[in-house]
Amino acid sequence: MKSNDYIAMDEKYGAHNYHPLPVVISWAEGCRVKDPEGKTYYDFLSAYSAVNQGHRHPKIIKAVKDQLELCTLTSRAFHNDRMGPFLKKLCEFTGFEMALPMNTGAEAVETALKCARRWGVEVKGVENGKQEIICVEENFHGRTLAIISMSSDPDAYVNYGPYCPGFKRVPYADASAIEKAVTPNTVAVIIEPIQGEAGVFVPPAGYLKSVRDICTKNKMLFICDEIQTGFSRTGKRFAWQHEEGARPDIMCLGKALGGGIMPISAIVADHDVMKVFTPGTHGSTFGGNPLAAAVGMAALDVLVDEKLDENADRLGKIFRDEVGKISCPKIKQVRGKGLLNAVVFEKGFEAYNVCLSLRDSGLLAKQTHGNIIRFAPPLVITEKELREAIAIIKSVFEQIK
Ligand code: IF1
Repeated sequence: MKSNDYIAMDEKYGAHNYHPLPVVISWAEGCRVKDPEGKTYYDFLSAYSAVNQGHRHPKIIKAVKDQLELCTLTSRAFHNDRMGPFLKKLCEFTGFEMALPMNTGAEAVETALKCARRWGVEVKGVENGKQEIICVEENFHGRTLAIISMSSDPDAYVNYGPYCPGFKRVPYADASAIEKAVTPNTVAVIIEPIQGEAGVFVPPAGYLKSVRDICTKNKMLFICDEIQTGFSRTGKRFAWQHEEGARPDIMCLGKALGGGIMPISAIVADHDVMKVFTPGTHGSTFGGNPLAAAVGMAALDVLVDEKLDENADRLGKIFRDEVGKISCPKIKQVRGKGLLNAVVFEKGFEAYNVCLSLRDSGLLAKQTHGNIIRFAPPLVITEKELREAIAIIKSVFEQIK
């Protein structure tokens, strides 16, 4: 079968809840992918940052194969010999005392919200049912009913009511708006340290520290959704670490924790917060399974061993410098941190067509909000590969009239 046949099959048998770029991927390695016709592309989406370690990293593949020979699934009714070592490694990597493993990013966010509500009653003393959580405009935290109840994007929430109560939404990048929204029943604030879906929106310096301070002052939990920004993507292990004194109480983790192999997510927090979970109060059939634990450990090892945070930091600067120099009248801004970057075109510009041209020239990227293209290659990309990719981007952008 050819690419068009696969696309037609997706259209016929798959729900139409996506509008993918017309390209089919049938092979992948490192920062490159191939279609069934054998054409090679640079992957500048990395499955929305789930492939930070590169496609099919040999150390992670080996971990999978080794674990497949031993044991893959136990449920949490029994212990397994992989979860403890995995969670220990995750705690050491993140600098938090405890972790709770789940599968998808949305589940990690749900876990954090549940944790905060329970903490609000049991530690802060809020009456059950009265807990409030502050979220921000243009957030993206996932697709479940509670999470879309926080969303300001009609595509995400329209006609899915009734919505989950208990959320208050304020503008992003405005700490005073959070302060004004606080009531005695507010138990937490949830934000992305850099907004991904909003178009890689980097808040002004000082914002995260201010949010931290407001949470401390008002006895609220600071929940940082690092699902997309975490695991070295922005040039540090976690994006909040770009700011001194901004440590959250709960981090939501996902995507790259699975090393590009399988869905693995978690929240991490200190004991004081995590203690609100007691047997039977939360869980998941697959969370912490031995295969995922083996993959997660290898995924973390690769980030550390290959210093992917430093690579992302260094190459990100080259990317923004070089792409910033491209002469194209429609470009308004090149922004981002590390290897999470976006090119913003003028309002009303149709970036989808640019993505098609990039595809034809051998580079895959996806637009968001019509006029923004996100560029986020696997963090294992070399400077030589990055410069080759930039040359492709330049040749396409210079054609834009
Ligand atoms: C889709 C966006 C990225 C996330 C943050 C939680 C989740 C995500 C900060 C949920 C997921 C994904 C999901 C994917 C597209 C993608 C995305 F464009 F929608 F916003 F990455 F930028 N928190 N982000 O970014 O994680 O449950 O999906 O594992 O198609 O919905 P999940």
